Amino acid sequence: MDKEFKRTLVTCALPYANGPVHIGHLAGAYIPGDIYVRYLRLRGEDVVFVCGSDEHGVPITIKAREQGVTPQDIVDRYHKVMKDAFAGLGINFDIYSRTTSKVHEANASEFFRKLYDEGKFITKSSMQYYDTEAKTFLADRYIEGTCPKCGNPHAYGDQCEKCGSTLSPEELIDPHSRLGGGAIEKRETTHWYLPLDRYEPWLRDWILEQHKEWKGNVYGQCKSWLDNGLQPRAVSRDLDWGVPVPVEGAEGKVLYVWFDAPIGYISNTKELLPESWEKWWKSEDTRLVHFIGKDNIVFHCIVFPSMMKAYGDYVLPDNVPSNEFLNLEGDKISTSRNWAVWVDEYEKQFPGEEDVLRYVLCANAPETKDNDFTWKDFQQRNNSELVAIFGNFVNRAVVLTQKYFGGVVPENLKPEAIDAETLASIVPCREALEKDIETYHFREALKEAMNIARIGNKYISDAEPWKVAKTDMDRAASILYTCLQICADLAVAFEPFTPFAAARLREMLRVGIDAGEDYRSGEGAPTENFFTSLEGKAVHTRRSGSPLEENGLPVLRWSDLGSTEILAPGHVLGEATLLFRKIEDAEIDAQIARLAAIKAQNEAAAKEREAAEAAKKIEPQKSEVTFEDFGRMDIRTATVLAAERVPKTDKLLKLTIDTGIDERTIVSGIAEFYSPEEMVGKQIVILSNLSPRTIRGIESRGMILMAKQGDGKMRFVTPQEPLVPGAVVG
Ligand code: B3M
Ligand code: ZN
Repeated sequence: MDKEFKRTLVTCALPYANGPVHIGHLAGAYIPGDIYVRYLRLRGEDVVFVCGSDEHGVPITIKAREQGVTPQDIVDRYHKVMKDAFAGLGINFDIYSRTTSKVHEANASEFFRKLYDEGKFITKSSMQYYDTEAKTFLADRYIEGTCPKCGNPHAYGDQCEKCGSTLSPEELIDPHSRLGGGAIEKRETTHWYLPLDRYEPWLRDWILEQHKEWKGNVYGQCKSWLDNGLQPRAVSRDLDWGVPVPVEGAEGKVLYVWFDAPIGYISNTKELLPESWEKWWKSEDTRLVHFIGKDNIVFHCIVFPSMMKAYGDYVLPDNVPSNEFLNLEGDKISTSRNWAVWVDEYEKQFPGEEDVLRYVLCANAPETKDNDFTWKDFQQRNNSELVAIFGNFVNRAVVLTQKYFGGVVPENLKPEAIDAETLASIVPCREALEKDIETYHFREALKEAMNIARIGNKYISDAEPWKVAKTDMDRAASILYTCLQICADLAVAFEPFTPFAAARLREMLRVGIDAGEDYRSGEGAPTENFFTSLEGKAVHTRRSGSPLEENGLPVLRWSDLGSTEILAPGHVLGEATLLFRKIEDAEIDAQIARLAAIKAQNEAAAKEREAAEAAKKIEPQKSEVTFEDFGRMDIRTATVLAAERVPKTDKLLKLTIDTGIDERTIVSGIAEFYSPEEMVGKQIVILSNLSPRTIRGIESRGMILMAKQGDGKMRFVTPQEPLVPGAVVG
């Protein structure tokens, strides 16, 4: 790695605790973060991996209100769901805490207070919408109105979810409160602002000059923010959910969620390492890396660094690897439309298949552009890559060793050039893996790991030990000896990507792995050996004195990758088990059917909403008429005596009516709305002196008065109480 750092502090965006985690979150930040951390640990680096729930902010209060529970209930529920989902996928944060923790409240308050005391904020008064019934200022999200860009009548004061425009409450047409029917008015309120404009020259130099290596999407977004000029940003809100502003006279005000949330990274580290957290946050020797999704770039690259700069002694991020968005089956993932694969559900539906999701989301990660997750691709990658290449190779190597050599690594009795060449060809894979991971190109890195399995597969297929064994057991020994070295390579190379399979493979090979020093070493670390276990089996060992070494079992290290002999002859293997299982069509079809049902539901709901909106569309008033104009119309009541469909038409009914003055025929286009049977006996209102017209060969005398709403639905007009036929309207 270029710059010399002594330790690496890795954070993943703190997800909002207002819904479960979906594959978009995983692909965006959490899987790349976990791969990176696992890799660094394998290389023996000192790492702390920090995350937690983001439990403040208006969306949480809205969700609570919708469900009639408290915000605390909401965050308690989702904090647990998210924490379990991450753990289930082997995303091994050293701490997954929450921004409602005591440590965080104190820490965020202290952070604000220092900036406040040192005059780093400015205050500004502005007119904000206030709900006079609920007696509260309205956060932008709490204001609803019509989007000026697309006409969506349910746009929010910060954003229109239909067209994606960023809005301010002032831009909304007909703004109203989402809290109920209360009237709204503008009232003056005062808030604290971080004057980002003052940090602009420094940010320009720090990002645009010193961090040209940041990913194109990250650098590009920063440049465009900086080129557009930065504005002071409010760091407080009028809200009753959040960290209270720690200043006299600030009752009813809390820290803006995007002010307190990133401080949560620091708080959570403090909670984990109360004695030594400063070493991680306040030393130039720390490499700080934030893994985030693209919608968080400005906060992590511009706002938070400005906060840290304002505070003083904090370390700034060395990199902010951010992914683009993952779509699902061609559509944007959406929580409100339930268009997602939820991780907690996946874990129930595909127990033991955590690695498949990790693998697919990495292989298909939206690293440079938005990407699509499809269930067919998921199946295909599992069956033809994990099963057919990686799993198949390992299975053949271990099963044949059991069969011919009693499960013991054979002596390399009859080596040929191809054996050494094959093992040597793994060295460039390791080098590429290192370069790719260190530059945050995880898709490419995963391809390199899979290349090692491809190399093994090709080698064993070409060498055909099952045939050779019939005539030349010494040569078969060398072939399987070579294959087992490649298996050990795979156990190392796949540890960052598919840790469960890597652990199963190590069980088969009966080896441990050196996952680096415990981050707690050197600060009263527990004296016992540090184990992380997957499926209840110890799979990580510390560098020194590990029980596996004591038991005489080999311990794999990253540096073993590509070595000529990792497993020595005589080493006894464990049982052969399957690394991956084939995923059947039926399982995939069930997932596709589930999504199709959701899509159908969403479409029906959208149609209903559109119709309801259209129904409300009101025709503008027609031009004026005089009293005399109106007086010339003969409008009167009539009773339907008989009705029948006009043959060969969909819309027309032929009605025989009693007008009080005569019995006559009217042809009317109401068949879409009324059947002939239901018209008979009905009292209607007609324009009786309309000049007769012939419709489909039938003379129609007069017109039935109908009321028509915006969606086209029509109803005939009828007196409230029955009248005699012929009563004049006017
Ligand atoms: N909770 C946004 C998000 O989940 C936000 C991230 C905070 S990171 C400090 O996308
Ligand atoms: Zn819009």
